[in-house]
Amino acid sequence: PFEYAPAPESADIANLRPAYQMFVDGKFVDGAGEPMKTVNPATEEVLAEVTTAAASDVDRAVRAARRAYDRVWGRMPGAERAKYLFRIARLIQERSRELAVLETLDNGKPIRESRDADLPTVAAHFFHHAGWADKLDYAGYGPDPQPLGVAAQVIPWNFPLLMLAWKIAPALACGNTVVLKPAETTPLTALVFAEICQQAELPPGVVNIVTGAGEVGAELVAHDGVDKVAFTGSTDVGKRIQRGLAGTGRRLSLELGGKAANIVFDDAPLDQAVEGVVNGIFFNQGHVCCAGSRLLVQESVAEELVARLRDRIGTLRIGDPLDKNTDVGAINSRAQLDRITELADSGDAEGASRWTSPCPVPERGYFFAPTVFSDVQQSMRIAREEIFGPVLSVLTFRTPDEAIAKANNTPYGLSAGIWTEKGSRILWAASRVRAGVVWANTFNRFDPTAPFGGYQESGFGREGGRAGLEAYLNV
Ligand code: TXE
Repeated sequence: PFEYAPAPESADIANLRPAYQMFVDGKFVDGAGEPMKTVNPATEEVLAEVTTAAASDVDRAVRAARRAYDRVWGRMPGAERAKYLFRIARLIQERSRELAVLETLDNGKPIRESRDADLPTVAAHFFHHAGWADKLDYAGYGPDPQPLGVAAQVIPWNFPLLMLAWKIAPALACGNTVVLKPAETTPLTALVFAEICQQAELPPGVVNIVTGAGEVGAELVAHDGVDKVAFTGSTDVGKRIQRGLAGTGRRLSLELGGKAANIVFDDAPLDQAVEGVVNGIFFNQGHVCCAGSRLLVQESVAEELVARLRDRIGTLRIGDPLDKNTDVGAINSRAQLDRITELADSGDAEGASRWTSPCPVPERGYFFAPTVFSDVQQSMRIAREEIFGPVLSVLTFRTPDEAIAKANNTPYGLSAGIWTEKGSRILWAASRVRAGVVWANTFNRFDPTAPFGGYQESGFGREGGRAGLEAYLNV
């Protein structure tokens, strides 16, 4: 089943340059930090050198954002802001092939996903929020809801450009200015986005992109000139940021980890459920905060479902992310590969049964074959901790009440999936699962009109939909 004609997208489309600068006050500049290198995780080759910010650069960026807020953006009529956002959205569409290839090179995700999922959703997010900019009076908060001011935004590496869109589009639509730090392993598309801001003639300082590792993020979120902090990343860092902001009165929204239950009842359409479970955990190599990493399946159909799952997973192609046939690309970094390996090994040690896809895995690059653990107990680490990789843990249940109890047996609460033919059961389960997003007979669907965000240790605040505006407005 693994013989096929490779169809690689040309890496040249990414217009890769040897060095990238950061974007402050409308200009590309070098930071005073040590330059860093960004690596193609599929080949382990250096893609480019990227400048990094020192504290003085972060300060400069926050001041630029403040000036732009006070003098221009915070006073601009919504209809004017909308024009810039529409322009940015169209430029993203025009440059989407370049951005998709660059994202795949820097992140390791299959080109099919960056081309067909990430980029269209990024553009859709800007279009959606462009539409809000002159309609905030109608958002239900009364006339003239005000922006917060300067937003500090720190994002992760799993959906680099999409997380940027989720942060920047609503902030700008509501009249805020931003300083955003992309993840250190995936800075490139954010810097091309900065070019797009220039192309769109966005006033200087409205969007600033500072680059570097966690210390730069820490510097940014702690800066006195910031009114609002928005963070997507690990639960540990999110909690640290929350502690740091305690007592400052500054606004915060957090989108953190997850351990979603994908619940398959015995009346579910199994073929459809198999596709949904596979997409739920192997989309983007499982580097997804809302990944369906715990399959909860009703006992009477468990054996059949797991057998069908293995057959289907066995057909997934693992390899060159630029190949349009590839289903599962590279793990984003050596560190993440080590984390996944360590957690999967704990599954063996704690007595779960491991099954690994027979698909050959490239020797070079960071790859991890799709893996399914059966005989999983709720107490095991693979059932409790976020693996953030292509590893599925299978648990079973006998009654619907037991399914809900197991689904909710987690400190997280970002998402869940329900598979059943019964509409009444969908509504029953959705109202009992404690998660910000519940999908029924589908999974990993994202739309800018739908609020996304967590309960409990998955964080608070919403991105998308009307609820997402509240994160950037004084209502
Ligand atoms: O995350 P970090 P890492 C989870 C996932 C993964 C684990 C570790 O389980 O295995 O976290 O990933 C910046 N102040 N998620 O180490 O460190 C950092 O530079 C301010 C789930 O990559 O949280 C990067 O830009 N910022 C998650 C961003 O935070 C800091 C997505 C995320 O990195 C900082 C990513 C600090 N003290 C990981 N330290 C999701 N919710 O989707 C680091 N950063």
